[in-house]
Order: sequence, then structure tokens, then C-alpha cells
Amino acid sequence: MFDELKDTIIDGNEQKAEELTARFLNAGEDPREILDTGLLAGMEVVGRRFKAYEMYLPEVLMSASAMKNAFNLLKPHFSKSEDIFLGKVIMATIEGDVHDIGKNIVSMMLECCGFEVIDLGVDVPVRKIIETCKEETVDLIGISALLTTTMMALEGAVRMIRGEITGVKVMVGGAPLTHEFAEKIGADGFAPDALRAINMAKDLIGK
Ligand code: B1M
Repeated sequence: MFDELKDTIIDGNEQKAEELTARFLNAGEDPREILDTGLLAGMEVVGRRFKAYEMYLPEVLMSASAMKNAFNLLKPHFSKSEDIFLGKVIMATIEGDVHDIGKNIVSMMLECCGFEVIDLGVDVPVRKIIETCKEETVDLIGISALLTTTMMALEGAVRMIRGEITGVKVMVGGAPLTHEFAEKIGADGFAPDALRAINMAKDLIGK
């Protein structure tokens, strides 16, 4: 049903993604179905192809942008038809690291799936994450690291967070990370890509 939309996301065709989404909405299709089987399914393929070196970064960015625009059309329909608030998440790239493309895709997809995201940006000191967490009612902290050097700082970050805050889960991600590493540093979860980050966030928050 939504295969054409899925392909449009993979192709990163912003205009067509918007047109198709609008057409499906006008035809009375379920916004959640459009999101799950069209937009998210498309981004899943994009993530897989990027990892397999079958897609380049600029193409990933075009797909993410097409997804964002299409999702903006869906958004108002969600607030009208269903309560999809799943929880509040802080997202940040660890101090010393300015890579944010992956984090931004994860943030965007979390928002698309019903999470409220407080994105603290890049090069974020752990202290800032902790302070924000104390000011807001947060369910989950997500920290991204793309460098082998900054990845090592995640351990101290998790320890500091644990020392000051209870009841908030910590998810980590970024290309150099592994499940084993995440476990070793005491994070609650690791996701290798954006789609699995959403599932992980839902699992950790218990949704
Ligand atoms: Co840099 N860089 N970079 N870079 N960069 C890498 C990471 C590198 C592998 C390139 C290489 O050498 N082959 C290398 C790291 C090597 C290492 O540490 N072992 C590297 C380096 C060395 C550097 C500099 C040190 C270069 C220099 O200045 N000498 C420097 C560091 C600056 C700093 O951070 N202090 C640097 C700078 C930059 C740019 C600024 C030029 C730019 C970043 C722009 C930006 O992000 N706004 C850049 C880029 C673009 C890259 C590459 C090319 C692409 C990274 C990316 O965006 N991937 C990268 C090489 C490569 O991967 N081909 C490279 C796409 C993105 C969608 O994937 O981020 O993995 P990813 O996100 C995925 C998953 O990992 C996961 O979901 C995302 C979507 O599926 N995920 C999460 C990510 N975060 C998550 C969080 C979660 C859950 C899942 O929960 C919290």
C-alpha cells in the first residue's frame, strides 16, 4: 500500500514524499500506518544501505529531510486522533565530539514516533545533561559518540549520571560503539541505528 512512499523516502525525494503523504491523508488513510509502513520503513532501508556502503552520506541526509517534511504533514493528525506521547528524552553528543548527523536522525525519528526530545546539541558537558535532567521530568537520556576517543568518555558520563540521578535510563549510540561496550560501561541500552534506537527507547521506558 505505502511502497511508493517508502521508495520515495529511500530516494530522498522531498517533494514527492510530501505529495504522497498529503494524498494518503486526503484519502483517509491512517497516519500511523503511513508513518510505520511508509516513512519509517523507508528510513530503515536507508540505515541498512548506509551501513553496507550502498548509500552515501548526502543521500542519507536527503532521505532524512524527506522524512521530516512528510512527518510534518502527519503531525497534526496525531495530536487530533491519538495520544502518542511516549516519554521525554534528552539527546546529546558527548563533550569533545561535534558529529550530530546520526543523533539528529535519531532525535527526529524519536519525535516522529511520539517522544518529546530535548536536543542539547553537540559537544555537551555531562554536567549540562545532568542539570537539564534535574530541571525536566525526563524518562531517558540518549548520548551519541562518533570518535573512538569520545566514546571512552561515555563511561565517566554514565557513572556521573548514575551518581546524581536515579530512575532515568541511559541509551548510547554511535558508529564505533557495540553492545558489549555499552554493557561494560553500565549503559541501559545501545542501538546501532535510528530504528532500533526507537525500539530500544520504547523498551527502556516500558512502552
Ligand atoms: Co568525522 N570522523 N571527524 N566529521 N566523520 C568519522 C566519524 C571517522 C570514522 C572518519 C574516518 O576517519 N574514516 C573518524 C573517526 C575515527 C575514529 O575515531 N576512530 C572521524 C574523525 C577522525 C573526525 C575528526 C577528528 C577529523 C579531524 O578534524 N581531524 C573531526 C572530529 C571533530 C570532533 O568531533 N571534535 C571530524 C569532523 C567531522 C565533520 C565536522 C567534518 C563531520 C561531522 C558533521 C556533523 O556531524 N554535523 C564529519 C563526518 C560527517 C564524518 C563521517 C564522514 C560521517 C559520520 C556520519 O554522520 N555518519 C564519518 C565517517 C563515516 O562514518 N563514513 C566520520 C552518518 C550517520 C547517519 O551515522 O552517526 O553512525 P551515525 O549514526 C547512526 C548510528 O550510529 C545510530 O543511529 C544513526 C542513524 O542510523 N546512532 C545512535 C548515532 N547516535 C546514536 C545515539 C543513540 C542511538 C543510536 O542513542 C543515544
